[in-house]
Amino acid sequence: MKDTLYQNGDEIVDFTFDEKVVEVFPDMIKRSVPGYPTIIKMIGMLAARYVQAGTRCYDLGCSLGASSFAMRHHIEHSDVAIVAVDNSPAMVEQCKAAVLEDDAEVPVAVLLGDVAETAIENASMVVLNFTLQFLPPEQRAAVIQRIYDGLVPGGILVLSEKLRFEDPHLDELYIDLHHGFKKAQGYSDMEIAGKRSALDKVLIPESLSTHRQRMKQAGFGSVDVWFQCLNFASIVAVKSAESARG
Ligand code: GEK
Repeated sequence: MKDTLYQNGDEIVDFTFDEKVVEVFPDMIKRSVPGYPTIIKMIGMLAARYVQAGTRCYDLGCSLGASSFAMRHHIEHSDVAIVAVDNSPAMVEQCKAAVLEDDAEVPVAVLLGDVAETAIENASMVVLNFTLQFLPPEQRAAVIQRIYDGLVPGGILVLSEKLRFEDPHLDELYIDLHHGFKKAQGYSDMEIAGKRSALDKVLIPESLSTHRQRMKQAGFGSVDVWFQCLNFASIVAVKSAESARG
């Protein structure tokens, strides 16, 4: 279904992941996040490479489960389970229905919960695909640390985020180019401005250096941006194979 949520210029309220958003979500995210389909495909390829036998995968802020499905269809072991978590009841309900309709064999448990409180255990792959940006910034370091602690050696975190840039010229350039991208996807100036105001206090982007430092601080050995288009990036962070379990 096409995203027309901000087409009629209604009074703007803070953005929430309610039933109306859930209905149009696949169209909304594809037309709003440059490179989203590529990132989802690459999550499948990373799952094939990093997911280890007898472990779990986590999809934190799963929405309708796109990252879970990408992992599910590429995992090469039979004794792996995926845990998908979201705090929007409408998302969780639709994600559960989608899992039932999908034919892959890896089990997926879809849970209603807050990523800030989700226990991570025996994980070889954790995905935060455009979710951390919605958490209060003061909660983010603890989430990344809990993920690091819950990964097995050799495990991977994929963190995709909207970015802000410390250089004001670049920040303005990428914001403008992103709006150009949205216009090219069929959104009007009014829709773009409406969504921007709705997200203003809800989605708080950070700089790449903040993300990098936080991941290094948590203990990740290898951290790199594998994808960036304008102010959207996806980072891989690997827990060294030599690190002690725990
Ligand atoms: C995808 N990963 O398609 N706890 C749990 N869920 C949360 C929290 C929280 N504290 N805050 C926000 N969410 C998906 C796309 S969308 C990205 C992720 C976007 C959930 C929220 O309900 C929504 O479903 C998701 O995080 C963010 O690969 O819309 O830009």
